[in-house]
Amino acid sequence: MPHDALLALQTDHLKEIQLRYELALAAHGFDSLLIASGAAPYRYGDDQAWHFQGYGPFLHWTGLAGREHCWLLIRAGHKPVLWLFEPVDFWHASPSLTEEPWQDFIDVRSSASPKAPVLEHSGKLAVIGDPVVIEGVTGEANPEGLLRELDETRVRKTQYEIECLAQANRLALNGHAAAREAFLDGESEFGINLAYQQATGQREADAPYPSIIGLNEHAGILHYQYFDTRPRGQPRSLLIDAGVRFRGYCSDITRTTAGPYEEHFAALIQGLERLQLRLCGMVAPDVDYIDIHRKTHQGIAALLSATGLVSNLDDRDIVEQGITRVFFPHGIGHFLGVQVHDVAGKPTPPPEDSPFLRLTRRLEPGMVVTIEPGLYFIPSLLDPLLAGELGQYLNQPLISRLRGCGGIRIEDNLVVTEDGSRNLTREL
Ligand SMILES: [Mn+2]
Repeated sequence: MPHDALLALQTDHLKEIQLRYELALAAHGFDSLLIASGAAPYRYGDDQAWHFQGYGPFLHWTGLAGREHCWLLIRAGHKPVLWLFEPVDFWHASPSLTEEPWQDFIDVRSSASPKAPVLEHSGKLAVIGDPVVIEGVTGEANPEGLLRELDETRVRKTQYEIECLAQANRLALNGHAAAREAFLDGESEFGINLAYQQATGQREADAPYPSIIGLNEHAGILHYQYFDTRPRGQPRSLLIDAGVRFRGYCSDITRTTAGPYEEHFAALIQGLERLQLRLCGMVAPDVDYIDIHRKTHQGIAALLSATGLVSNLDDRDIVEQGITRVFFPHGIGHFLGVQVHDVAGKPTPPPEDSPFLRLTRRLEPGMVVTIEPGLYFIPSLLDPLLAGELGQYLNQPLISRLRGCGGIRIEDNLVVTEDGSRNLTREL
């Protein structure tokens, strides 16, 4: 989408969320709302702060993920006011904002102080943000009911938000292509990460979440958090789960690649990808997201049978005996927005057999979700299964061979449309 068209959509976005926020404030008896962007805390016993990424509601309005100590005032019938923290400081940069149409909608004022603005005529005021930052600020701090309703304003994305998420996908896909190349060239996890950052033009700390880049058995560690600097002699597999933040909005994409001599593992990736595409095909209005999660387990069971990993057990039993949960222990996905696991996904708790499912709602147009089935060889889950009664149904020699490949996850980002879905990750 051309830049000007995106900026025009942003004005519509702001009008829409002004309306949503006014309704939420009225419903909870507030006249105005002060949002704190937040500030990074210092590491304990140290003079170094953690890397900062701003508070969700602040990003919902401004997209400014890296700006600390800013304050935004929302009032019914008034222009929002943004106090942009611009200290006189010879230690740090104070980048000025690029001129854009949203600054006609929001009154932007420079502030040399990190403190909350002194407000007049704000009526009954709610103040939301990190409790440490808003401590002592006049107004009701983080009112529970209002917070929940504000989360709800982020569930159905505006057209602007969808286009930002689409762009975050495009940028991340450049990184994924570069990462794959680096893997096939024999790079280490560290080297693959550098290739990803180079191609996306985004430093690691500014990404929506720490990239997960696992070679071989590391691909089976769901949130593997290190980058090994040693190239692996014979790389067997790469799992990379990495996104980009664009104007505040996140992508969250996972791809798995088999090494050159891994026919079994490559076939398993193909099978999981076919399943993933079928699951993406289920995304549509009125579909219960929990059903997509359940279908995933049925699909994993069928794949375990078809590839000979499990035999002499019908697919229904493979699910009911808990075997699929050993291979696929997490949820099928979550909401996506200015936070990678966006808010308001669980108005009701997940089913007992799926405690890690982050989204339990019926889908509606405008929702943006991930679809991310996985199939892993995780020793701490697999070994008790193999040693137990059900071990007889599992192909232990094949599992032994595949263990060193770690696992597979394939993840796309989809928007629910009026009559189905738009896959932001695969539309290019
Ligand atoms: Mn995800």
